[in-house]
Amino acid sequence: MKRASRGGFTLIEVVLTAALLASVMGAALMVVQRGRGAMAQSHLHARAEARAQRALERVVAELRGAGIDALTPALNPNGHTSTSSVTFEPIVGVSGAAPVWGNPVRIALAPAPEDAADNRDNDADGLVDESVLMLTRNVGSASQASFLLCSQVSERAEGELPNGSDDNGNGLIDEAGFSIQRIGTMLTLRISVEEPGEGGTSTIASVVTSLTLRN
Ligand SMILES: [Ca+2]
Ligand SMILES: [Ca+2]
Ligand SMILES: [Ca+2]
Ligand SMILES: [Ca+2]
Repeated sequence: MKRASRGGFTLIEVVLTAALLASVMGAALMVVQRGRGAMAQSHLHARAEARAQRALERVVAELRGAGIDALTPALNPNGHTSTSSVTFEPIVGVSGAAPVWGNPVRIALAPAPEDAADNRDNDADGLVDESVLMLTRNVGSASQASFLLCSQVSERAEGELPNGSDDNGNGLIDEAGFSIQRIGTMLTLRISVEEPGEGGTSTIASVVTSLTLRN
């Protein structure tokens, strides 16, 4: 009797091959998805960083020319504290040898108007209790007007929790998402900006710059 020749595959071989193929394809898909996720994340980070950079450039341009001792609140020159709101009179010209001061300007971090500090994302932008950085001109006069310098600023600096200690190791305790620190006549400005991503995730980028003011 002739034995039937073995053409084709047994059922077990087919099942095993299919399972192997599925697991290889699954792994490949995961790699692709991870790659996409990382790309999206780095895109969001770059966007947040660009916005943070622009905001600090605006702040530096406004502060340049202000006197270090004419800032309100007065900042301790020892660098141990910071403020997230500062008011000052900008220099607008020179008369003889004397500077001419303009109307007061204020730069301040404030809660986003539509997102009160209640641990909930009231305005559904994907960020919880985010802040906004505002510029106000002619402070205290009838022509006072505010402008948005940067939206979606973190309530606290990147890596900082409201716990009475310096979690991110920059020498400041519980500093806000925008902060001004003074060391001598130098101001160090820091900002942390967030970009909401998919599925309730967000990316944060921080930028630091400094400028020296005259006495
Ligand atoms: Ca809220
Ligand atoms: Ca929000
Ligand atoms: Ca800190
Ligand atoms: Ca802290």
